[in-house]
Amino acid sequence: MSLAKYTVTAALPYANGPLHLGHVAGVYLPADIFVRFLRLKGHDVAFICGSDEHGAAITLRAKKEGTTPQEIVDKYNAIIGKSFQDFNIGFDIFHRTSAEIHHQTSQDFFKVLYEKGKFTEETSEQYYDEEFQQFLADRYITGECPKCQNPSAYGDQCEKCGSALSPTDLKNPVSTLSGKTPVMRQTSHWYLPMQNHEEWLKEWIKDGKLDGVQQHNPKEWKNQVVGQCMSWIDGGLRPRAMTRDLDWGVKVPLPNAEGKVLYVWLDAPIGYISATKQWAQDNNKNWEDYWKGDRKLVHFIGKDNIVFHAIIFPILLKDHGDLILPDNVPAYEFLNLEGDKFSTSRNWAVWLHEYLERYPNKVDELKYVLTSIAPETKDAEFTWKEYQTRINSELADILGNFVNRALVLTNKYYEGAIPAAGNFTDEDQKVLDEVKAFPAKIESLLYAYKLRDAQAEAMNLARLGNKYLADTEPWKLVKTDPERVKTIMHIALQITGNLAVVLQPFLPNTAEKLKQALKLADTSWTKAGAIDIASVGTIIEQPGILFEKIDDSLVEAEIQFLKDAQVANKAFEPVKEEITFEDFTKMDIRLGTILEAEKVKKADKLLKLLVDTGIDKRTVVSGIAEHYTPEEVVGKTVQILLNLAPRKIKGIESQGMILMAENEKGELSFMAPEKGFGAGGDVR
Ligand code: B3M
Ligand code: ZN
Repeated sequence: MSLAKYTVTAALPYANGPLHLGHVAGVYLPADIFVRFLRLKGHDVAFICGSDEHGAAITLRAKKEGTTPQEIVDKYNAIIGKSFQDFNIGFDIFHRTSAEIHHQTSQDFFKVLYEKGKFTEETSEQYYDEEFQQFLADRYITGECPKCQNPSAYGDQCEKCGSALSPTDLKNPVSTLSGKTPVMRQTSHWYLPMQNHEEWLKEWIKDGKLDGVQQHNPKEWKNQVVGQCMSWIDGGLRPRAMTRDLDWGVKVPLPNAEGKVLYVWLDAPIGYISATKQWAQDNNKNWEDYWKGDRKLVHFIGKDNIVFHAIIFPILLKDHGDLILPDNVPAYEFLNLEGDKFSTSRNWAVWLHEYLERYPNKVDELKYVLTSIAPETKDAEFTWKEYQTRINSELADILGNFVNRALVLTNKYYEGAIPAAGNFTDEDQKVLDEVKAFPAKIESLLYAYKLRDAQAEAMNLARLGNKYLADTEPWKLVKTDPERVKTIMHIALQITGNLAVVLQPFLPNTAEKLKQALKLADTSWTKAGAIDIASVGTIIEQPGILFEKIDDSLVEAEIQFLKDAQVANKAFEPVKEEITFEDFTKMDIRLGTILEAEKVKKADKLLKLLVDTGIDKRTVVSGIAEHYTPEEVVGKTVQILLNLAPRKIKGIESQGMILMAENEKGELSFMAPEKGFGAGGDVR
């Protein structure tokens, strides 16, 4: 039976910042492992990625840094692309969506759907920032999520609960450009009537069928992906604007669309297609072979991208009419760091390019650790202590120790020549049978996207080798029964040869070292399980110590580095946009005394306060619960912004804001007045 063909994509990282380990563990490393395995098996695979260069986040960053979106994306396309190269991620192409071929591909795609009448044109009221004279969509507007009350949801998505949103869904919307409450203004856009697709989507997601014809096996999809899709569909899909009033992006290819571009989540997944086109052009291939016909399309993504890859993009692909739909969307959960979420804005992250600058020779070590803790079905945690433990007690003490013994003893006893085996004992035969059985176990886990378990299984082969040598003790036996030792070392070298095959998806650099040490001609997957992979008489080479142990000092230095990065990031907050004296006088800041305080249920950061303002007593919700207990704040006289528009936070109406100072360590302080100043005093 011929092997399935694959097109594997990895989520296009936004080109407005570097990659951190959370991105790597949850998207790019699993995708790379899967593709390496497919290639080893001999599948026809295209591995596609690139940088996502449109969207509000990039233009906001450009505004903040006083530069242009093109300069931002050029900078980060280069940094991210180099990080992938240095981390040995084997894309066939790492492309970019600001490229001309992408604009053309996206416009052609849009025109096909437009001419088929797949969009509806609607004029509606949209949020508009009068100061910046710009409509507000996606990340240009934030507000409270209607589903989970996250106060900082975006206009297109809530990153906390993953809900797909529209700006008008947000409560207490605020423009991220001016910080002001936006007004409504009329504009027209082309909408995708997603509600018309609910029926076929339900059958496709739940049963893997289209019009009754089996497309994929839904049992191979992760429960959380199916669950999230079904909850959106059951909640009722709604029309979604596929264009935006922006100047940065793919221009809408219609005559009456001046000043409008494609929604970034329309053009970005088309980036997979345009990247394939570029790669096909560069390699004398036909891009359509990778997006049409009998081929498995697999999207590796983080869980916050599920709706775009398992609902919206499939609708677009189906509407286009001749393109394949995903065979699987193995979305990963989130990786956290040292007890907190990765955060670009707070610089709480281990940046991949910085790790690689500091540890250029520890690529496989990081790959091993991230795969060992991968957030495959639930959020996971990276700590530098676990990094040290996994490398020292697994990579070094099990894999490194076994390989070192097998090669060093062969050198010592036979001047490096792989010895022939004598008769196998029952114990030998049992070990050899186990060696033969490993590939099938690893293979079925890899095809099922259970990469963490697959790597653990590959490590069990090294455990088997370690135990075999510990049980047979050739270093003792060599004096009394040298013939027996030849058989033992022969088997140990066959195990080493098998490790050179099965480790390739996970630890490609290490596998290559073993392949070279044993001078193996063929390490394709067909050789996995072969008990004659290491040829008798070959003179092996010594690869040296495979894994240096990690010292406590590295762990301490990295944790300190993280903390210092908090300080550095705090100190360099650029001065905000200039305001006039009139702007300042609009704020009504007074002194208030905190009469009562209590923690807000299910909200670690929030305190509910009752404040005497001198003119009234009002409730204010304040994000200080991680810095102060309720008891500590009662009786304090504080500064309070009185005329801030009331906001519902966790269901509590907050009428104002307590003003706090924050130092470079992220510690907070009230700005209390001197003695004799009480509630009602004016601050100006
Ligand atoms: N850039 C979102 C993200 O980086 C987006 C992925 C696009 S994949 C087509 O999470
Ligand atoms: Zn939410």
